[in-house]
Amino acid sequence: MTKRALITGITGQDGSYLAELLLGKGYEVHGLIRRASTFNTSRIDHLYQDPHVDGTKLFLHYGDQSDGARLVSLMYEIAPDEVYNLAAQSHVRVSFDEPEHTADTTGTGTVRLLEAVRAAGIRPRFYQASSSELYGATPPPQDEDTPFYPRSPYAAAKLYSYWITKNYREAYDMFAVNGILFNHESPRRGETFVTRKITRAVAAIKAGKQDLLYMGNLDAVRDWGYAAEYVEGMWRMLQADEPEDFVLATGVGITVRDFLQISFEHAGLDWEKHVRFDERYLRPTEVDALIGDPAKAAKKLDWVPTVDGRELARLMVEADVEALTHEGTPWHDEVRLASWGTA
Ligand code: NDP
Ligand code: GDR
Repeated sequence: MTKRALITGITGQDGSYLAELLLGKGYEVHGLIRRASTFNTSRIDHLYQDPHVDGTKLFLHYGDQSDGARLVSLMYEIAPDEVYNLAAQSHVRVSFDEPEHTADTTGTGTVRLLEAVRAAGIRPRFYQASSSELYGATPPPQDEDTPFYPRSPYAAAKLYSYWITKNYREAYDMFAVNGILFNHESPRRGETFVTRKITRAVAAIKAGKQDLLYMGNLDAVRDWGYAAEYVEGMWRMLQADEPEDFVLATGVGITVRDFLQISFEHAGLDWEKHVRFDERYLRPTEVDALIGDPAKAAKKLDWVPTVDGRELARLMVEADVEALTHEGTPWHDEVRLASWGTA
């Protein structure tokens, strides 16, 4: 029997890798997309299949995390075996500008989706995209037992989603799990997250199209991994015998300054000549250091990442230099998944 998955946030970084992974495993994949005045499907255009042709496996549906009635009718229509809730206003800095909108989509959106599952009377396995931002001010190393201390409207909204997912597991015996994922990046990363902002700037400076890069706090420590490996972990969580929450991380933390230095050096540039400070990129409350302990995922899911922040910086610089050379977007990066044997 072909398995059917519904992915909210399919047009985002993780959604695109997850759709590729599931299609590769023979799933029928349904994705929720938002209507926009410009196309927002560039990360999944290479997966598009003509719905008029027999054997189509990818289907896109208009919908929004703020529209509960639509989510209910989609659950009836699709009756998925697995639901991956990746949709969110996912930018921490932006959440300080739009706290209410962030609460509505990143927080309440999750309970709308869970209620839609109940209203449709179906029993899919449910994955919630929880975040290392939940730990916030609690110092590293962080694992599944570390107390949460959110430091932004985004993290507070994700905290609600974390607990409501756990509550539906306990209250309704649903197979509903939280993946507590530390930062994960790729050539498909949104352009305003710090890694991609840096690697795009390196490519532009190298090409003589830009001179300066304005940045915020360079002292923050993050545990950066490779998104393509993290979606494999999401899928493994839903294949487990029991519904449990898992941390996915590399266990290696480096500073934003380190990431800058490695990225510029990889292109033969001196970062200190090009980087300037701009307080606009500071957050009212910062998360100083996140370094995860992925031991539980290694033990129970056999999930062991192979790319850490340093290698990721080089991988992303190369992709952005290549993209600029060909004046294209690097959506079609060859996924480097040696350890999973899928590419
Ligand atoms: P992106 O920002 O790249 O993608 C977010 C997705 O959510 C996009 O498809 C976006 O659609 C969609 N979306 C936003 N608002 C709505 C809405 N109101 N209704 C429906 N869809 C909406 O995020 P990532 O792929 O990086 O992350 C995926 C998930 O994992 C997010 O929930 C994020 O918070 C979480 N997370 C991410 C981590 C990371 O390091 N990447 C770490 C931990 C958690 P559109 O394209 O139209 O904007
Ligand atoms: P983060 O990612 O907030 O960790 O959330 P981001 O890349 O935005 O910031 C990482 C760190 O870099 C510092 N920083 C800057 N950040 C941005 N965006 N722009 C800058 O110019 C800049 N200068 C310094 C930040 O202050 C911060 O400390 C990401 C998102 O994907 C969330 O959705 C996810 O839940 C978490 O990762 C885990």
